Amino acid sequence: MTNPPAQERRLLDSPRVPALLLLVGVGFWAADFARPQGLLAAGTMVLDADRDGLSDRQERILRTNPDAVDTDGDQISDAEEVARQTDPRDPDSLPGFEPINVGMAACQGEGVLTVTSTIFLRSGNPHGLDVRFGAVLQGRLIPLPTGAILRASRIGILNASEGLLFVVQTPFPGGYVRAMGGLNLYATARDVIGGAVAADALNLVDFSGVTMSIEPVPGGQTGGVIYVPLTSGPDLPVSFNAGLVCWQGTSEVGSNGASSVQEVESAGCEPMDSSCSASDCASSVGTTIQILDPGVLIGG
Ligand SMILES: [Ca+2]
Ligand SMILES: [Ca+2]
Repeated sequence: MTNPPAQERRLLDSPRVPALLLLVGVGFWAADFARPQGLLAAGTMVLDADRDGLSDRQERILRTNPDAVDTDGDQISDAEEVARQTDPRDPDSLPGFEPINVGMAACQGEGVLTVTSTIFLRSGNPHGLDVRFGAVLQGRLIPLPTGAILRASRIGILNASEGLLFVVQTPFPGGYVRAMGGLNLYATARDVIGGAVAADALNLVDFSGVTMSIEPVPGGQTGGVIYVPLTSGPDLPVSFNAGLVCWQGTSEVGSNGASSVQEVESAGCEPMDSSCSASDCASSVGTTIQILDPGVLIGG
């Protein structure tokens, strides 16, 4: 994991400063996108060939087909599978009967970190939906201003296999994760009428200037994580090799407020259709990572 330069680190030592940076950043983007030309610019930048709510760039990171609404052919769109936290590439991975669910994904390009929050609402009544966003800094949950987030975002409302699907794409300045060393974002969604709640979290770190998402290892094994780069192909440094992913063996060594602190005990590139930098991956051994369990956000 790369630490920010000494000067930035001193600045960020104050627990209040990172939260302030984040809020100022969101405000900047909110102001930018509130202008009509900002909306036009955003519209031309975000390519979504199959119009399923996930950008082509995001689909490359999710390894779904950007030209097919339903990559695995199970009659549930890729975006709905992200929201309902099933595998959009496995037709045997099917959702349950939950009234509401939320799933987050992210991608980075052209200096922008785009966070996509997808919300599934079985009732299909948008007036009954309450969505909140936040970040975790130094273990503390910091709610972000919902109005500013939504004004800064591109919002899509799509039909789901049952009910409705909301897709909120929020741009953040791409340097945040590097400046802070790591950033955990979360979203919660509540069905106001039925009372059900759901949450998801994104755990982001920086590897030599590449923003990575820390994700569970495939297959639901415990005691490890994978690092998925949020850029792909030629946007990655030459040290990254395709067909591999940084696979880390971790053990929990404590907690920091809402986050679990885990020490990386082993790390290496393993076969998977992602990308891995062998030297960066190996250098993560001995570092600690902080992972937010979305369950704590909803008392689960
Ligand atoms: Ca798409
Ligand atoms: Ca599907």
